[in-house]
Amino acid sequence: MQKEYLFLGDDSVNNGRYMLAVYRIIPADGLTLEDVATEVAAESSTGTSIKVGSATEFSLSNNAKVYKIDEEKNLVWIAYPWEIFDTGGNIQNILTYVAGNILGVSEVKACKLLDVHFPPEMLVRYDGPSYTIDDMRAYLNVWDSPILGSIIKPKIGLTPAQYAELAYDFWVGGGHFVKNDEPQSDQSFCNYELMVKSIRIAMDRAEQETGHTKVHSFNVSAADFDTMLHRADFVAANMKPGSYAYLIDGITAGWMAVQTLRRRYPNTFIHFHRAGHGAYTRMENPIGYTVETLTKFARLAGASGIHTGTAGVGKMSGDSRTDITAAHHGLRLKSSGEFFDQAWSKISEKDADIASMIQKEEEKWDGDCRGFLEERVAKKAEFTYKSDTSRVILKTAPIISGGLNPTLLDDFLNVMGTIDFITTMGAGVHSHPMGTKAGAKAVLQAYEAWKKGVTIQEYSKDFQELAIAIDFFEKNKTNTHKLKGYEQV
Ligand code: CAP
Ligand code: MG
Ligand code: MG
Repeated sequence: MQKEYLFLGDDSVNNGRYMLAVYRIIPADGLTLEDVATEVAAESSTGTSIKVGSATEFSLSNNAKVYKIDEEKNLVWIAYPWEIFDTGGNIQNILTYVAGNILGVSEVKACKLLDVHFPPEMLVRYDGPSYTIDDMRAYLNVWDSPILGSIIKPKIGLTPAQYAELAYDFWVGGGHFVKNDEPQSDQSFCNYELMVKSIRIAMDRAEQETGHTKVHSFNVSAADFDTMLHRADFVAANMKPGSYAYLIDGITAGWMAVQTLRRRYPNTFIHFHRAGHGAYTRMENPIGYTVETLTKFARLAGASGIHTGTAGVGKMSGDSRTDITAAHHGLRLKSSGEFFDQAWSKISEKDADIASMIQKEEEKWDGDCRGFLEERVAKKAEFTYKSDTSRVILKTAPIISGGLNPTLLDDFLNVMGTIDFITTMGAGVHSHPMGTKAGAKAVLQAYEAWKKGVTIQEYSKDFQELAIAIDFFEKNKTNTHKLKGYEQV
């Protein structure tokens, strides 16, 4: 027990000087939860495994505080004075505290960061998103549907020409957005710069034929920052402004990569792919952090969008409670989680602008967001100005992907409760029996059916691409669509 970290019932933790965190902790055999809670608080703030004589009055004032414990549910609330964090708005620094050594100490059998709360005073220090899905909507002129996207499959192994041809097919089929898959980089059989140039040619052709602008998200993850920046600059030099996003493998490339892109390219959509997050976030994992927590830190870091999961509808583990909550943490000006409510701006809710935006957000939450989103883009300049003094954290769009196909879109839309997200389908588009272009058409037709309030079966009577998709995906249910639930260890 390190009693210098035990402050049960201390209400001063709500004075705006503390980031609040709640963990699920199971102590190692023979230890009490209270003992281990103080060990976790020590190790994740100022201390170590034994009290040291070198502590000073000032260092002790920076101790994290265990301020609440629920023995029955193994929950521990810890308050961190956010002045101990790097003054440079640094996310990797926070995670090194709250998801660092404590995940490895032997006193815990389980230690999972379930949720965090950032006081408005802390928000000012962090970048938050700059270029958002609202800006992408304005570029694409897509206001009354999710941004409908695809990942080119096979995941890797195509030449630049073959890759670009599939992107062209998806775009002329009506799709808005294509992304590199998370491992795509500079492969010997798919030179990066040739891929970029091929995409530009394919995009110009598709825009010419459809009369609609298109977007491609380029994976700029690399071995080092110089190469990442070179790839980002090469994309910028070869693509039209607004027609590209930067995809970063945020877990394997790291938070410094995410924040470097946000700070170097404030006018570009920063697309946080979270491959590898399962090691922290799977619900059956006793050690790690949740998708809600990951999404909150991604928004603080300034990701324009992050994958938030398919709420049990697609192939990845995760359920509606966690994935939908995560999505709302990305999108809303005020979001509610299982443990904390989070206001995402320091501008007081008494501020007429914020209050009216929150109100409109509630009203406009689904269906055609046109007016609301256009106003929000217009107000963005005003918010950005205000954000210099009272940081409005603009929204981080949920990117919904993983085992989705046209026959699952309505399920997801109904559980999500808004159209304000990007969805990307890989197998769901490229496995269509009639090919990628038909796969894209089937996605749009499935959305139109949902919007009209009719079943896809009904709607497919007039649209063969959807009809064939329904037949195909019914016959080709993947294993993951049969697996449900999880065992909490
Ligand atoms: C989806 C995907 C995405 C996953 C990531 C894949 O492809 O490209 O990386 O969605 O998961 O490689 O699996 P499919 P999440 O559409 O073919 O499944 O979005 O949960 O982070
Ligand atoms: Mg980490
Ligand atoms: Mg992928």
